[in-house]
Amino acid sequence: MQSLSTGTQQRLDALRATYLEIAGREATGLWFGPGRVNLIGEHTDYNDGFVLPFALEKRAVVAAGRRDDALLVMYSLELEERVEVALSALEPGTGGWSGYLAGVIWALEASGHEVGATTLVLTSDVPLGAGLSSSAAIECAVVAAMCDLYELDIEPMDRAKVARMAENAYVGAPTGLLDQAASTLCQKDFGLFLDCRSLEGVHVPLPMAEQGFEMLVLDTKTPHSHVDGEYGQRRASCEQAAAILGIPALRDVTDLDDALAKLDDEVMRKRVRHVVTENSRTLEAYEVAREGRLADLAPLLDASHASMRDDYEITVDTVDLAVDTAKAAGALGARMTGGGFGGCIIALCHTGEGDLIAQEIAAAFAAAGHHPPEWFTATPSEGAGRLA
Ligand code: GAF
Repeated sequence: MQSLSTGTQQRLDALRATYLEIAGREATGLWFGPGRVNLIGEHTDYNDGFVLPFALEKRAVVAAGRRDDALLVMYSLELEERVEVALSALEPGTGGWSGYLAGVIWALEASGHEVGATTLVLTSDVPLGAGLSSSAAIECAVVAAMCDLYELDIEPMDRAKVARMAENAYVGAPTGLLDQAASTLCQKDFGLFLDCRSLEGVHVPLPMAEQGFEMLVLDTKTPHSHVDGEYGQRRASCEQAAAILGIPALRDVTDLDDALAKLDDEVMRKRVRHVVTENSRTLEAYEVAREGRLADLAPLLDASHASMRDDYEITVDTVDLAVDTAKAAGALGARMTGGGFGGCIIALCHTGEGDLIAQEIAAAFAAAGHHPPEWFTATPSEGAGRLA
């Protein structure tokens, strides 16, 4: 069980009260799935590469309980919207917020797990479409709830896979495993170094406060979406390059220059260069973190951003402005985090400086006529589970 701040407690009280109204009985419990930031390792997961995320204190929370009929009843506290569907009528391809909940029930059934009629009432403070995994947070909260409600013995990595199946096959977003693995497996005060091929994960300490650092997360408020074509195009380009190179995935490139020489298409060469160098940076970041040299993450964050901007071409003006301004204002290192085309940046700052740096970015945004950004400092937090 968790201790809760007052603000959170009010939100959870509202969640319970709404559940009671909708289901006509108390919720059996509350389950949560956190959002995440990816410290480094962007667009490497679907290339069988390496990632290093940590979970956020911002979470999706579901109040859940079994029902006596054959329905899945879902309600969003923020949207004040109810969706209900017969369990027998769950159909992949159903969009909208409820797809992230219904998709999990569908994925559990499709993976051979027996689940029944359920009420799920959702609240979330993970910013939507900001690259902080708001969808995985929901999916992983629902997986945790269903496992407890229906006594399903599913180990953590398999829970993440079920959540990813909901995202890929039900919602229709062709993502990798990064977000769901982070939301399920992360631990408080640790990052998760994950080999996306072997699925071996190592929890690596991130004692930022102890070393005099904090991690600013700034939402540029430029929304992104994975159901869009750009993410799928990047993925397809990587798969084509691997096929031309005759390797299972870009993870298997051992000699970058040699690989680049075998590819005719300049755009494809740039995509490959990003993935291969990002994998190296992520491995290096893991070593740096393991050795407790957190300041040495900074140049890796900077190089990662440059690679996403110039080679993978997934940053946008607001994101680049935020990163450049953060650096000019004193951040040690900064990069976009998440799928790209908007969303959040992270900036490694000296303790107490994150807010000032964010204010400088806000001023630069105002001067450029951009929507005001929002920000917070992130603490590595724990993965999905039961809240109450
Ligand atoms: C999104 C996807 F969901 C992840 O699987 C990952 O590919 C990420 O973009 C980019 O690193 O968050």
